[in-house]
Amino acid sequence: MRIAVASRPKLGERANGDVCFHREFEDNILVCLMDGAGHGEAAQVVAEKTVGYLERSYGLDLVELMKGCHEELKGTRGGVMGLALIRNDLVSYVGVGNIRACLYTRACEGAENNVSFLTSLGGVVGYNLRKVMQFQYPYKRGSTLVMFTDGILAGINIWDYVGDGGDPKEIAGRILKECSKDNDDATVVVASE
Ligand SMILES: [Mn+2]
Repeated sequence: MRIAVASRPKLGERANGDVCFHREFEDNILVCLMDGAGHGEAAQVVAEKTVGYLERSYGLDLVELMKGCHEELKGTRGGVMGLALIRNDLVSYVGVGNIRACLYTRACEGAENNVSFLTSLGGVVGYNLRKVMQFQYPYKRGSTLVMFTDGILAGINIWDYVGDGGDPKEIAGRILKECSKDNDDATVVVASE
């Protein structure tokens, strides 16, 4: 698996409240994306605490991981987060709040291009955690997982970037460069084989 992250803070800001944590362990590939509420140093505190927690706890199942992160972030301003776990032919996903996560599978024999939008439920991690649910999606070899924060424009056609495959680092870099908003932290993560 190749995983690439492209991220930058809001224009004119040094602190970044967005952060991606990813880890391969046993047969699992875990990709986590956090967007600390707002921007600036208070948002960066959320990002840093999240990474600290995930480094200690990444082996938990996704629902427990989300709930634990919520406890960890109490007293901060909180944030929104997506947790994706790829294992064999399945992607499990737990999302709270506005993180976009999509799975792109290119056409192969007998099947057309397919995109699955991974479902997030409402709430703010660390502040107002409502229902936490895990959804599962089939994962095919060659699929590309793309996750991004709301510093990336919602309306972009990711197919234009995922296209015929290619280097995740280049794809993430292009999306960040061409589709990010100046007035928020922006992060995109691309994972593919
Ligand atoms: Mn944001």
